[in-house]
Amino acid sequence: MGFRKIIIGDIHGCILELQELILKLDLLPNDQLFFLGDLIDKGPDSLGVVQFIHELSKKQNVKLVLGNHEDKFLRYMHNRKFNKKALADMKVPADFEILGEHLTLQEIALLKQSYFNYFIKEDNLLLLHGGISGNCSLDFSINYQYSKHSTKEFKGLDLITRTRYIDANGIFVSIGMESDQINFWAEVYDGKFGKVIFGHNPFLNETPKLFNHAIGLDTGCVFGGWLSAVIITESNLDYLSVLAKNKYAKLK
Ligand SMILES: [Mn+2]
Repeated sequence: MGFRKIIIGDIHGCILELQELILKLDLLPNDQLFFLGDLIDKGPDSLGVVQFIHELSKKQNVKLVLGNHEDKFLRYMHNRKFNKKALADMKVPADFEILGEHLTLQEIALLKQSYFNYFIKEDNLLLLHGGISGNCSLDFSINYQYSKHSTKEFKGLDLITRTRYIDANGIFVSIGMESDQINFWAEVYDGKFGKVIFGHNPFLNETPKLFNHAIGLDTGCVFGGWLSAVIITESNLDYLSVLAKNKYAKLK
C-alpha cells in the first residue's frame, strides 16, 4: 500500500494554521510526517505546537528536523539546570520560560530526538533546516541526531541549522557580514547530496520557493504568509499551503 511522506515547514508557534493544515491533509495511519524545524518562538503558541506534535507522534510516524530555535531552546534548558552563568548571558525569548515550565519530559525528549539532517534515500531527498555551505564535509548518508551526535564532534552540524548565505569559496557568512561576493546557498547548490528541502529562510509566497536542487519550504506563516507542506507519493510531489490568520511577527 502506498503512503504519503509529508514535510512541513517552519511553524513558529502558529498552532491554528498547523491544525488547519493537518485537517486538510486528512492523514491516513501510514502517512509519515517530517517537521523541518522552528516549531517554536516568535509566534502565538509555541507550547501548543509542541504539545500538538507530541500528541500527533503517538498516532503517526513523526520525525523532527532540528531548527536553530529548538537548538537554542535545548541549550536554554541545559543552562537552566547546569550553567546559571551561561543562562544569565542568554537572550531568552518569553516563550522559552513557558515551554520550560510546562513541557513534559516526554515532550522535551521528542525535541531531543530531532535530526540535524534526514536523508530519504528512495526519493534522494535531504531534509534539513537551514542550508549547506560549499565546504561542508559532513557525510549526509548519516542522519545525525541531536541526542546522539554533538556539534563538538561534527563541527558543521550547527551550521546546517542556520546557513543562509555563503561566500565565493562556499564558506558560511553570518548575518551582518554580507558583501557582493555572497550567494544564498541554494542558488549555487549543485545537488550533490540530493534534492534538499529546507526551512529557515522565509519566502513570503503561497507556494514553496523552487531552486534547481532545493525547495525552500518556509513560506513565512508567522509573518502573515503561509504554512506549507510538501506531499510525496510514489509517483508525485505536491504542495499544500494554508494562509496565516494573522501577522504575528514583523519580518526584519
Ligand atoms: Mn530558523
